[in-house]
Amino acid sequence: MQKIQIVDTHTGGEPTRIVVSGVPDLGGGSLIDQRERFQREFDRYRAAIVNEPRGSDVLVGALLCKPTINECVAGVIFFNNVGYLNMCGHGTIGLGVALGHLGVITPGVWKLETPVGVVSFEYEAPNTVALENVPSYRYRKGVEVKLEDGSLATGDIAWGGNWFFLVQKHGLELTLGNVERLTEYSWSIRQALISQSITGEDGGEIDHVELFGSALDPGNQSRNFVLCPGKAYDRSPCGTGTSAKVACLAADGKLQPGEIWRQESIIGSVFEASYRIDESGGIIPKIKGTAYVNGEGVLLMDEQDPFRFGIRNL
Ligand code: PYC
Repeated sequence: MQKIQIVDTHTGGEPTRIVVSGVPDLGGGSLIDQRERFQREFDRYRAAIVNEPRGSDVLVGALLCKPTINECVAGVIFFNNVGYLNMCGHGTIGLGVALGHLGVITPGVWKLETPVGVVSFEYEAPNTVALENVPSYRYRKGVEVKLEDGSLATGDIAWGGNWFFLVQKHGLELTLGNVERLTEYSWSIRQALISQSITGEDGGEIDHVELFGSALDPGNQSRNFVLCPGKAYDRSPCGTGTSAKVACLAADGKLQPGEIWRQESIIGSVFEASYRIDESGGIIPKIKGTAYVNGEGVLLMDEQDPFRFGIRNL
């Protein structure tokens, strides 16, 4: 029987399932090539790993791959219930903690190859990781989208390793009790962006919507609600979403290099964010958070099981 070895973690409540072995070999090449092959030939494994009945809509997968860059400890392809992510901040924090748990890394600074570039992370054993993300930037400010009910939503479009639409004014309460309404509203923005052909700079779909409000904990600067591509909301403050936020704050002159921004999630978990400017003037966000290993095991692919490759497509 085919077996897939996994380590489960959660980062501020948001789960990541790290795939250690058992998925067909992707043949090397760039992480973009490996991701393309995974998607083209083995997408059923994505669904097997993260979709029901083994997983859930909220679970993010992280497939460990051969890196093409020598100094990287690993390559990674992130995926979810509907497809593939470019980069994933909470997933990188979970992966760092899992690699430490497995004895692959010791405390220190490590590099990771992703389809959108190399990110480095500092592993502070046993549960804390601070990652330096890919260069992040605001592409457009104050973009108006007309929603299906005729109302307008205004937000910024920013890149933090994925494309985000960041909305400050929405009039909604950012509480767990209001998640259904927050999901419905964010999803209507996502649909409007698609129907009005509003994209990221590279034409990429803006597949994450982020709503902001006041933090409940006075020690934090802001609270957010982040809707992910498959309609699940991020339990963590979202690493790439917080990077996009930092890029917008920097562009508005509201956050200086090295200054700390504590971003609170809809469940109250926190990422500590800051940024530096690189040699070419780019904004390099740093996102620090904690993750815990909460499972370790083997997925069994019983050939008699009609749902061994997951329930697709929700
Ligand atoms: O932390 O970057 C992140 C992320 C993306 C989607 C879910 N989490």
